[in-house]
Amino acid sequence: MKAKGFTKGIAQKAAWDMSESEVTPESVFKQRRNIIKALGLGAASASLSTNVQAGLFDVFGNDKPKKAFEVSPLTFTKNQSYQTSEILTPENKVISHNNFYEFGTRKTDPQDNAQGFKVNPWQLKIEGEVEKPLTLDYEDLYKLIALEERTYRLRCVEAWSMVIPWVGFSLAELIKKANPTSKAKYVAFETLYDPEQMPGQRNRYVGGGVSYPYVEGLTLPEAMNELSFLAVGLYGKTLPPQNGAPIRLVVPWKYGFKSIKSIVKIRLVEKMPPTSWNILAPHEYGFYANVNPQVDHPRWSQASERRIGAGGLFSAKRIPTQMYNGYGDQVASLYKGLDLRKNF
Ligand SMILES: Nc1nc2c(c(=O)[nH]1)N[C@H]1C(S)=C(S)[C@@H](COP(=O)(O)O)O[C@H]1N2
Ligand SMILES: [Mo]
Repeated sequence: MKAKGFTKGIAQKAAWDMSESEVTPESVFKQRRNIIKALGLGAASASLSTNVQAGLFDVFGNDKPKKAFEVSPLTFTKNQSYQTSEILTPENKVISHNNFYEFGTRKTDPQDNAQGFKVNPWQLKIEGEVEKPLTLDYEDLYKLIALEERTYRLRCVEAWSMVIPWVGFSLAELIKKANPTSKAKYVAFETLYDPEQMPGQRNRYVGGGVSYPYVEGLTLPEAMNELSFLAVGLYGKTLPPQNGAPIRLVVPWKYGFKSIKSIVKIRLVEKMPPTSWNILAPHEYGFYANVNPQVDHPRWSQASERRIGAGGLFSAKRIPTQMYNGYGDQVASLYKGLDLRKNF
């Protein structure tokens, strides 16, 4: 989901300026290899760490700790209203094929570069148009509201999808605790800004040209919808950093980029807040970003998706994409009378 403007000044079309659905696996990997060589980005991969243009591209450098991030088991109930008969995406795929540009733009970069990410202490603030601003410390994330497990489909705008058992709590429950004022019409979210820990925030090549901190937003009715979820875990354990530890949003009827990771701020506001991918490429990524097989991305079709299962991305089965990612019963009423082509 790279924006076009970002590649300005680079002669070739970068491999990342292309959805995985546009091209064959072979051409992706060949082009990616070439562009990585051309840019000297080889320095970013451990296997090519000798004889490189250090300084310019030695950007991951110290960010690769030897020790894996430790996750812990969580206590929760299974919410029977949000289960599925679909095959779950295996855990090893969920935690190794990620988009988290703060740690690099390749799917394996977040797992490779985020293992040393510090999540404790953490503070999540709920503020803005609320009568009772809240600050949640690390422990509160797991204690303030009873945890439940919900299995949701996650549909990335790049036309791949997963089925993931999340652990967390409803966003509405948290917002209610803060007592929104009558002026609150939208909810704005913000990811941690910490360039020392996040190589993508230090270097725009690593970070894909996104301006940081990553920000996202929902209308208040969307945020209060029963499906909107704050996840603190997956597969029964605390989140690994590559999936947005310690707390991230999950809005399953919208493209994955709305599901902002590693959140430090939730702000109730009067006006529609700016959102990162819309800032970067407004003609490609809208505020609503509802999954919609009838409205294509300007550069690829959204009619179908690769469902990631036990095999690799390119052996994944292509299945039709469902309106609102199959959650129309819960959310279609939010968009009555809205032109979904204009409000994409
Ligand atoms: N802060 C932040 N949040 C983010 C992203 C990101 O780059 N930075 N990527 C988004 C995109 S494009 C997707 S598809 C999902 C991926 O979530 P996952 O890696 O847990 O599957 O996270 C979203 N949240
Ligand atoms: Mo995505």
